[in-house]
Amino acid sequence: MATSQYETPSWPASPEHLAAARQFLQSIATKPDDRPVLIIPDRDVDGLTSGGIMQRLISRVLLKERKVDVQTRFVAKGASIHDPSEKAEIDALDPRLLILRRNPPNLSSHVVVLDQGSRGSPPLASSAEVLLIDHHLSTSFPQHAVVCSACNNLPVATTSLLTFVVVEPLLAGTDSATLEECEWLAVLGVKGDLGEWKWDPPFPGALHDRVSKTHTKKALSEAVSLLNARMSIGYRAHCSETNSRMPRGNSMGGN
Ligand SMILES: [Mn+2]
Repeated sequence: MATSQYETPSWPASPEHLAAARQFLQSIATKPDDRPVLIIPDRDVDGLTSGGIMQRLISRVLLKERKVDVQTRFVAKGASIHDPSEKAEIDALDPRLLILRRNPPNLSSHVVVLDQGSRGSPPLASSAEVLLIDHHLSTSFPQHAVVCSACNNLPVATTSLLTFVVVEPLLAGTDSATLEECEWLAVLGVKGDLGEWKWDPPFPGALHDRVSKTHTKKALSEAVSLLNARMSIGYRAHCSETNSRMPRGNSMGGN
C-alpha cells in the first residue's frame, strides 16, 4: 500500500497503524451496500479540522461515484463516545428508529471517530466497522475498532496531522482544491492544539511552509479563534482537564 511522503518509520504513528487505517478507508470505496458513513470528530479545532479532512476524502474521493450519505455528528455535550447513549445514537441516526428497534436501513456501515480520546470499552457500534484516529495517551481501546494512534510516537502529532498523513496517499489524483483544503486543515489543527509550533522534523516543515504561503499567519490565528469561540467555557475546562501530555498547549489546553 502506498505511503505518505510525510511519514517516517516511526512517525506520526507506527507503519502498522497507518496501514490499518488506510486499509479501512479503502474498504469504504468498495463497500457493497449504500448505507451511510458516519464521522464523529471532537468539537475542538483539531477535531473539526480532522473531520473536515475525513469528510473530503470519503465524499469527494472514496465515494465520489456513489450515492452514499457521509454524515457528521458530535458526541452530546457532557457525554463520552463510550457512553451507551452515544452507542444508541451511532446505531440508529434517525431517532424514530431507536423507538421502532427494527433493523434500520440507515444504520451506518462505517464509523470514523476522530480525536476523542480512547479507553477500553465494548464496541462503539453494534454492526458498523469502526476506525479510531487519535493522539491522546491510551493503552486500551474499544473492542473491534481499527486503531491508528499517534500517542506513542514522539513528538506526538495532532489528530489533524495524523489524519492528513493517513489520507495523503489516498488523495493522489484528486483535484488540487481538495488537496489544498486538506493541507490547510492539517496545519490549522496543529495551530489549534499546539499554538505557535516550531515545525522541526519529523513535523513536515515543507507542508507548513506551503500552506503559509497561501494563508497568512494572521488568517490561521483568526480561524483558530473563530473555531475556539464556538466552544463553551465549560468545554474548554474539560479540554484542559483531559489533556496533560501535549508538549505545548495554548489557552484551550492543547487537546
Ligand atoms: Mn487533538
